[in-house]
Amino acid sequence: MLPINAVCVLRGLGIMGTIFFSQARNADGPVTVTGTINRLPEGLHGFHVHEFGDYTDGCRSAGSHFNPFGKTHGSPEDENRHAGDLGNVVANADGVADINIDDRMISLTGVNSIIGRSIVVHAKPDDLGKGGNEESLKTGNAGVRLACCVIGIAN
Ligand SMILES: [Cu+2]
Ligand SMILES: [Zn+2]
Repeated sequence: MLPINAVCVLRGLGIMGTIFFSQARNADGPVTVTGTINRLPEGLHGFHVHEFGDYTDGCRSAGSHFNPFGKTHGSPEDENRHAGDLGNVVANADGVADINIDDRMISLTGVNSIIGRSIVVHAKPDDLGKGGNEESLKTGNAGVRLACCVIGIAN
């Protein structure tokens, strides 16, 4: 059976990127997230699935990190994490971040599908819940939202 494929086209503050998602249709296997983001400031940037695919007020209306299981913020490797916690992407000196993530907490099917929700790329590194303050367990202190996109069914 063909996999389920989704795509998200990032635009914001000069940033451009395309993120692809793929998951086998007949298994609860991982979602593979690939793609490239261009024109990011060099370094780490928090990279999350946020709960709403709603940009009526820009990336702000994308809501909080997607968290269907009522967990606190963490790293992709943690058991206790928001489903949307995909960690950081790393931009090189040319501003290019190549993305290649396999994640078992997000899905493209079922009631907790991420299709119709959004990807947000942040200004600062995600401290992965280890920042030692209250905000770290909510947002990872990743700062403002540089760019966002709605995850849609791919052509
Ligand atoms: Cu975020
Ligand atoms: Zn989170």
